[in-house]
Amino acid sequence: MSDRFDAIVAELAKQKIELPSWAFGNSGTRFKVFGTPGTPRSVEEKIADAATVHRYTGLAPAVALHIPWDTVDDYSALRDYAAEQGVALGTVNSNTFQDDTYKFGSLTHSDPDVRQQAIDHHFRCIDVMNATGSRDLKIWLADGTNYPGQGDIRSRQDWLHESLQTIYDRLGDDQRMVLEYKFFEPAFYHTDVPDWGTSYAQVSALGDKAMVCLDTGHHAPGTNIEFIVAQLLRLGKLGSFDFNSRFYADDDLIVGAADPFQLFRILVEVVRGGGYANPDVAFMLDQCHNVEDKIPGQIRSVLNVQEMTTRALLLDREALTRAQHEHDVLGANEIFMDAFYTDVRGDLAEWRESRGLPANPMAAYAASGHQQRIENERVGGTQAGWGA
Ligand code: LRH
Ligand code: MN
Ligand code: MN
Repeated sequence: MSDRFDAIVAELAKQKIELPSWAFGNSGTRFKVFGTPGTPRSVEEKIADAATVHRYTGLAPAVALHIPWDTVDDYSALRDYAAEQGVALGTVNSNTFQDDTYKFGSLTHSDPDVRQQAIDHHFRCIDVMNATGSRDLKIWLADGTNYPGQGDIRSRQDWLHESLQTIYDRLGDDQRMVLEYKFFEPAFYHTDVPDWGTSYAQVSALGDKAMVCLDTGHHAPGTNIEFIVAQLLRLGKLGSFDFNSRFYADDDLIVGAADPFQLFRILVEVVRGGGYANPDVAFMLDQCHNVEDKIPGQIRSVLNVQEMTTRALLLDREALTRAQHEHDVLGANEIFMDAFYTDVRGDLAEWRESRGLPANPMAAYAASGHQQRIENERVGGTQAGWGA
């Protein structure tokens, strides 16, 4: 291992990435949901698959739930089951986007009865968190309108505040709320939480336990996401990431697949702003594997995050700061690009082996026969949730 790599291994060992339970279910576009052999038939099997990813990588000790997709009778028992598998239950994601009642909004709906129904769903999510020991409640809202004039944008912000405040007040001392923004879809004209500024304004009005969730796929093309990361860290309000990658819209592709350089730039700002290995900033994936196998899809994803984190940690910060102060434009850029172009795969493979992990988790999983085994055992796996 190189000396430079040696200097950052202690930091690397701290990396934790939470997996989304829904990444293991079948998912698709509005055109088709393909069934993938070996897909879990139950919440327990999704957790077992997440635990498999952790066994091969050492990177994914927690799995996030989505309610109601991951509904079970006994969440304490589910917590124990997860622990037996070697993972913890993490963020609880609420879902108020599939019921007919929410056609015109949920927490932002003009009818107080509908808002209350959506608030009650979040109360149930907090009950789940109490049983699972989860810290974070993640709220992503599909709320918005399709046509100018359809709804009163201003009132909806006020209703949103009231609804969020009611949910916030129910959180325990050690619990948090993270509010995720997305610039469009399924609403096409306006979305009630479209951007980091709106999320920041809403969570700031609530208090310290409310933070912003940044989903990397939820921005307009060309958005400088690392700037948003820097700003939110500076403000102390970056609560979590939903990592994925996109070519066009909310593609939910494997993180680092579409634009590894963007992932690197984001991670550089995370490290710079003290957000790395900081419990206040949860690293999570939010992905769907529509045409590829799901367990290796998740293994690839966490490895991509690890690889770009390694490169970000290798950035020569002192030299960069010096070059920046000297206004050495090209020198500073070269230092930055040097870190990005560093091939860390060999060092990472050696380091994994030194920790009892497979040098190449993708190859080890492929050779293990696990995929064939679950394909034979599991017949009739379920969808992630959509259309289920
Ligand atoms: C919708 C979405 C959002 C949530 C996830 C469950 O855009 O992808 O990012 O986190 O569904
Ligand atoms: Mn997301
Ligand atoms: Mn999304």
